[in-house]
Amino acid sequence: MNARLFILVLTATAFLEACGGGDKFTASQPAGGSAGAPEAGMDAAGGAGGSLPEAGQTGGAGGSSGASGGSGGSPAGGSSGTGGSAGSAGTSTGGSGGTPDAGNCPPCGLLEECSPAGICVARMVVPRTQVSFVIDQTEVSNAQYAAWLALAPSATGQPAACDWNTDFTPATNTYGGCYGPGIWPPTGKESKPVVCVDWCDAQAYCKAVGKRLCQGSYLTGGGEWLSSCTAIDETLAASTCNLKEQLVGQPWDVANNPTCSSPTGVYDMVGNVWEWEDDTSDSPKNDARLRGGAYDTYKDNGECFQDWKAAMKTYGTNIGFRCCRDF
Ligand SMILES: [Ca+2]
Ligand SMILES: [Ca+2]
Repeated sequence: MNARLFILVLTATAFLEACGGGDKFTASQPAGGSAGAPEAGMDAAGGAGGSLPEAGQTGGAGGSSGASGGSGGSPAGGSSGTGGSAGSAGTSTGGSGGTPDAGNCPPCGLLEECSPAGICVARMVVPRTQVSFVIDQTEVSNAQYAAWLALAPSATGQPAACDWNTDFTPATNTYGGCYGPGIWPPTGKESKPVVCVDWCDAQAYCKAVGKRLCQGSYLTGGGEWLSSCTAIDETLAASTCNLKEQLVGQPWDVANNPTCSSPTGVYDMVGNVWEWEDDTSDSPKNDARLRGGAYDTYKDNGECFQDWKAAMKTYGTNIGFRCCRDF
């Protein structure tokens, strides 16, 4: 090889290496997502693909079509700065990729999956390493709960402690503030967490979609919900989640703020709405435990440890839930 050819090879090699670095940019990097406004993302449903750092990862986990969907959302959002429209593209493909049984479900959102019942439900993740359960990434939304009610679920088969519960429809009366437009039906609030549900409603929903309420323990104070929550940086959560200091004054859409999440993408465990836990061992009072505080809860020193033992019949605009399942 003569000297000129040698220099030419060296130059070409350096050029290819430089280009190779550029090819490593993928949709799963948060850079593209952060270009999209969180609000726009959630309103468009698909926008979540552009605004949530986990969008590329969750789409990819669902299969090849999901991965390509995620890819579509982020680079466009990052380069053009139009996060909203980029997110829409990501959702239609990413959503179907993340749905294991898409044939029986309507198109599900990025943070949803298709349940055996044939309705879209919250996606689940392993909340931290080496645990034996998975947990919903989001609080159960109004749209998800409505899809279940549309199946006309039977009130039979509930635990004995729920004999009084003849209706799964969220309460609509003055107790707990459960009145006014949008409580039920939740017109215009489909992406917000379902509220005004009692413990028995929550338990029945989780069971119907092949899950269960997250386990807790009166004796130890720990359990699945708490251990998932404490994977969150609580200092960060207190400043970014929907607690009273944020002055939101009502629940926001599930996963509205990507920074209010654990490293594995479990959203709004701190604040937004209280979440029912499975433990009712405080019998005979039939109390159950709620976790994590809500939009009307003041910030505390240990957000995940905020709990409230309430009668199973309790409901309010600040009470919702999420589900868990054995891994
Ligand atoms: Ca009920
Ligand atoms: Ca919550």
